[in-house]
Amino acid sequence: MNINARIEIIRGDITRLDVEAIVNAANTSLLGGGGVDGAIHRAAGPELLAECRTLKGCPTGEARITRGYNLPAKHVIHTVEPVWLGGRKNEDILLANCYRNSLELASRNRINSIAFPAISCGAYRFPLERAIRIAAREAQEFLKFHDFPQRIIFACLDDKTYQEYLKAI
Ligand code: AR6
Repeated sequence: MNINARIEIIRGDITRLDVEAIVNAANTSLLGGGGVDGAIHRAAGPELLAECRTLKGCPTGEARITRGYNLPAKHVIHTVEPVWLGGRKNEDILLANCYRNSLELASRNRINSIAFPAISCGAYRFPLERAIRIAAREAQEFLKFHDFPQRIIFACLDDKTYQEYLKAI
């Protein structure tokens, strides 16, 4: 089967998606923040923060799974992405690790569908085209060798991001 047939690119708010897991672009505290992180915590409700507190943070590049509470998604996979610092601080590798570790968690939990926001592309200022190329490559590589997740969805809040995914995939 064509790998790209298991990848979807959509416009819209990730917190509204009826998928099994959504990925959160979190920070090392896992205690919430702005951007997509804030939106996910608002939509999930305070129980999400309570579960996140028990995790005691997460290093950059790694991922942790929680329940989704009031979200349509059953799970949230929280990953801690790199801040863009010019490209010489392992940003590419750390961002790739975020995708790989999130997908690894989804695979181990036999999650059917997982949606990603454009992680690192907001407050953390990763160059958009470069980040999307990494996201696309990691998704395609992972799907080649894994049955789960069956579907990967890239959720884009703005048209520019949407167009970059269309180019990359
Ligand atoms: N649905 C889909 N995408 C969204 C949504 C949404 N509801 N909201 C924002 N985006 P950002 P980062 C897009 O800044 O750069 C937080 O404070 C947004 O347009 O959320 O990884 C964390 O706690 C952009 O394309 O995450 C960290 O401290 C992308 O999501 C820090 O920000 C990521 O933007 C993480 O920064």
